[in-house]
Amino acid sequence: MVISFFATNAGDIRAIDPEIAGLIAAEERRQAETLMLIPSENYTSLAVRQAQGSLLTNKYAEGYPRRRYYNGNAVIDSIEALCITRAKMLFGADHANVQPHAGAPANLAVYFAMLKPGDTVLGMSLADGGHLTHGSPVNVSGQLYRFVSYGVDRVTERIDYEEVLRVARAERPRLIVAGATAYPRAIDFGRFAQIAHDVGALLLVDMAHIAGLIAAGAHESPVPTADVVTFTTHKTLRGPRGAIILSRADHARAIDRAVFPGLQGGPFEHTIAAKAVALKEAADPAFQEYGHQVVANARALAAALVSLGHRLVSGGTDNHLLLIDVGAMGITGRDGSNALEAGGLVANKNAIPFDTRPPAEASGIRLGTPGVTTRGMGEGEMVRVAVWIDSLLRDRSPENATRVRGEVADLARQFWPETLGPIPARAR
Ligand code: DSN
Repeated sequence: MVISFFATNAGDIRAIDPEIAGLIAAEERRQAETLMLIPSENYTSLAVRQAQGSLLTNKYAEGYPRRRYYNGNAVIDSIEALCITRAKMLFGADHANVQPHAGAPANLAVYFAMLKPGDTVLGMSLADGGHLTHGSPVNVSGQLYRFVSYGVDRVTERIDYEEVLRVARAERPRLIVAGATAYPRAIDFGRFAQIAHDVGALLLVDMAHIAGLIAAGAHESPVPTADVVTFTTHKTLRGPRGAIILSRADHARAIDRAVFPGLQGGPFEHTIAAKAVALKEAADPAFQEYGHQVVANARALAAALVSLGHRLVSGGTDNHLLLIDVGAMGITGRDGSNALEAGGLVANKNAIPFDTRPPAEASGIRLGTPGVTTRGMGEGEMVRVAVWIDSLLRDRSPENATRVRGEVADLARQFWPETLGPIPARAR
């Protein structure tokens, strides 16, 4: 007699693997009772998670819609085609490749499509807010290609476009990479396009952090002016963990070939379905309000922190994130972010421009408002968050952390919109 594994266990993770089920429940409670202030994180809707957790994960689909190496892909083709159409429509792009598993392979695919090993590329330095995949020497991008970098001005802590132009003219890069992970100011993509045009370079914009703001009309879009645009889908865009590459029509074939078969094998069609759901949600007028509220909340948080005596990199923010210079108060970013976590506020330590501390300590804390805005919070709650941050940084005692953690959990439990699904139960 054949006994079905699923029949004997009723298919439920709580019966099959209580250990993992218990850990998932613990993480659900952590998410419900703390505030997510990491600017690259967000809370996905129940609909996104239903697509991501579906049995689409069972299917191999190497290739592209109607050009697959496996049979049985009629439904999968419709899903991927819908995702492509939605990505193109939302951002006004000629072409979309929705298969990249994450931001790093998306950027690598673009380099693979457009460069030869050893080519010169100009990107923002990691120390000034760029990304590992923009040429850091510890990343494959910095080892395969000859990256040179631009940064921010020492006084304004903003990108100095004259300096970008000067470096570009001196280095004659084949590709310029614009985009950042820790830059609190609007990026002038039109200016980057002019610079690329001036020196005959291609322009890649990595808009991972601000894709949701761009979809909402809360930041200038790079799509009309860049050759290629990459973004992750799980940050301000509020989708599943993954990435998308947009490009002009003339780069489409090279990009597609670089993703598959160049870099990846079978696409994650369950994730592609979840990306499609997120793109549909982002096309809803309510998402425009969301994107503008993310920025309004970041500005309110920044203003409240400044009024409490904190120094912010560049003095404030135009987007979804800000950087507090806690080195100015005599503590490291590591100690500061640990103090915030003890009080239920989850952020990350981050280098600030011209930092003298090593990255594992850093002098900054990076804060973002995409998550708390998804929870439904507004400027009033941001003032409360700033007061908690100030208190946790100045009084790092266990007693203060316990007091703040209780207040944070009470507020956090009041903000759990029904689009996220049922709020996780309290611990017994
Ligand atoms: N390093 C991630 C962040 O900004 O948090 C992006 O890859």
